[in-house]
Amino acid sequence: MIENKERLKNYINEINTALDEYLPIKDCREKNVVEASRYSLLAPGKRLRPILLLEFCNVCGGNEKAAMPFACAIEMIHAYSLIHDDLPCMDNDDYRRGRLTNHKVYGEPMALLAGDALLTKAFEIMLCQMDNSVINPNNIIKAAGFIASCAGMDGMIGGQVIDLENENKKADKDTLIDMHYKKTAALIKAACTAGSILAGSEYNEYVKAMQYAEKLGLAFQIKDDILDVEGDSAKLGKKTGSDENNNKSTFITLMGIENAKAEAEKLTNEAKKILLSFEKNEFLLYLTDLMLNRES
Ligand code: GRG
Repeated sequence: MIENKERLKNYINEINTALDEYLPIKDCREKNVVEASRYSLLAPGKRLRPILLLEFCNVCGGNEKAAMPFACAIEMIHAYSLIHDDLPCMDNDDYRRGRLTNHKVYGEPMALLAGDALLTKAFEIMLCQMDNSVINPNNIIKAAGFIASCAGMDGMIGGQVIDLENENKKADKDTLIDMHYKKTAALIKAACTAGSILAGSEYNEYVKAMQYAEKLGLAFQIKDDILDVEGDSAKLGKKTGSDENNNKSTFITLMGIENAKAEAEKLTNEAKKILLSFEKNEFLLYLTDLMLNRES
């Protein structure tokens, strides 16, 4: 059995190689949008969502190599959301993943287009897998549809809208939970569930992936809020204090930092409990703890 640390490193390397191949450098008139997209996509991130997709495919008995295009697609959707989230009309951030944000390098119009291009490329890659000889075409459509619903107005975009509309307000706990489930947990849920669907799981199996992801996703966002207050900006690769500067409601403004930490730990333990129903759960248990204890 490969050590968990080694397995994580292998996943990250394989995902980075595949991302590079799915978005190759091109010498054409529109090469600037390719370069801007690659700039953010290939920047060093944790690759949490593609890893979850591949690992859920694996623990549900699927062929994780065949699921790689979907893992890349979900990272493209994530990268697009980060580019747009950093724009001056959103959080107006200067740094992300240890680099200047996309619009700071390529300008706002190109950053907007790079985000759009990544989102569209993600669906192109997924739907071009219809002749993938390993995965059942019905499951390809089902996984892509599920990812679309999690990324769109009922998921990530919806969460961003709730976030925007609650700036300069004190959001209550229900609003905050709804916002975090949609803004952050939805794409994590998309990754875990799509992995399970691609492995051929039926609803009663992939519903466990969904339940796990909702707990992990909420804990992940609370930890993100904690790091924004007490993290190290050099390790995070971006400035801290962004939530306070943008007058955002977070679990910390709602319940204080100690209670927020306790809440993230409680959700992590609940997520790990759900994993006990999977046979090959060792790496996922490790990853779940790693996300709670992360420094970036
Ligand atoms: C259409 C203009 C326009 C904007 C939409 C889609 C969107 C803006 C925002 C999405 C919401 C968003 C970015 C939520 C943040 C979720 C989050 C905690 C991101 C950080 O994820 P990590 O820590 O990052 O996994 P790395 O860099 O490690 O991949």
